[in-house]
Order: sequence, then structure tokens, then C-alpha cells
Amino acid sequence: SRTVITFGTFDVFHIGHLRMIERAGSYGDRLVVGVSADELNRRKKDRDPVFSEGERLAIIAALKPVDEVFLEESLELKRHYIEKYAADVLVMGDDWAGRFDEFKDICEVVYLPRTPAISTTALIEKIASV
Ligand code: C2G
Repeated sequence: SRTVITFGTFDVFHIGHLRMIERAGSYGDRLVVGVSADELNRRKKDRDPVFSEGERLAIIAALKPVDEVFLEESLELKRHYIEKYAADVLVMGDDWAGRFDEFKDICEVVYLPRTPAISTTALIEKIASV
């Protein structure tokens, strides 16, 4: 059996997130998703997520292709998470292309193209302008 791992914030869940999770799942038969913690977002982004980590985690856990979820507490723990969940494949959006090549010694690393023209930031702007 093949385990796939992917990571994301998945804030204001949208079709681009769903497509990524579905495509990630197709690379194996067990899909594990690391949902980035509020504290991790606070460190790497200019705004706090709209939905809390508990809410984002609950949404991802309820998706059909997802077998297991956990909170991603730090970007530096990727190797640890890959090993802990015995992932055979790491799937990431191509906005991260090349950034996780260092893990090719323990798993396959795949970058998939993002769904064009949709993002959480664009959605927030669209809603704010209604
Ligand atoms: N995504 C996509 N198409 C979009 C928007 C997002 O395919 N239009 C994908 C991203 O490429 C990513 C996943 O959906 O694979 C989650 O996106 P984000 O929540 O933006 O993830 P990010 O904040 O980049 O978190 O450890 C890495 C981080 O946790 C990744």
C-alpha cells in the first residue's frame, strides 16, 4: 500500500483546495493531510486565517479522499512528519516547486499545478467588495 502526505492551510476552503486533495489522493491508497497550525500561519503570513485550526482540521478530516489529518506545527518538521506517517509520496502545489526536493532521499516528491484564478486572498477581496 502507498501512503501520500500533503500539507496546507486550507483557509476558506475552495475548489482549488478540493482539486489538490483529490489529485494528491490519487497518488496512493492512504492520504494523510497536515493542516498548518494558527501559530505557524502567524509566523509565515501577513494575516491570521479566517477559520481556526480546529475548524480547518474538521473540514479536511470530513473529506472523502482524506484518511488522516494532523496539525502541522512547524515547516521545519516536514521530515519528521513524512517519517511518522510512513509516507511514500509527498504531494505539494507547484507554488512550492523545488522547495522540498531534499526529501527525495526518503520519499517521492511530486509538485502539482494549482487550479488557476482562485485563492483565499482573492475570495476575501471578492467578498469584501460585495
Ligand atoms: N491550491 C491549489 N490551487 C489553488 C489554491 C491552492 O492547488 N488555486 C493548493 C496549494 O498548492 C496547496 C493546497 O492547495 O497544495 C493548500 O493551499 P494553501 O492553503 O495555500 O497552502 P499553504 O498555505 O501554501 O500551506 O507546509 C506547507 C504549508 O502548510 C502549505
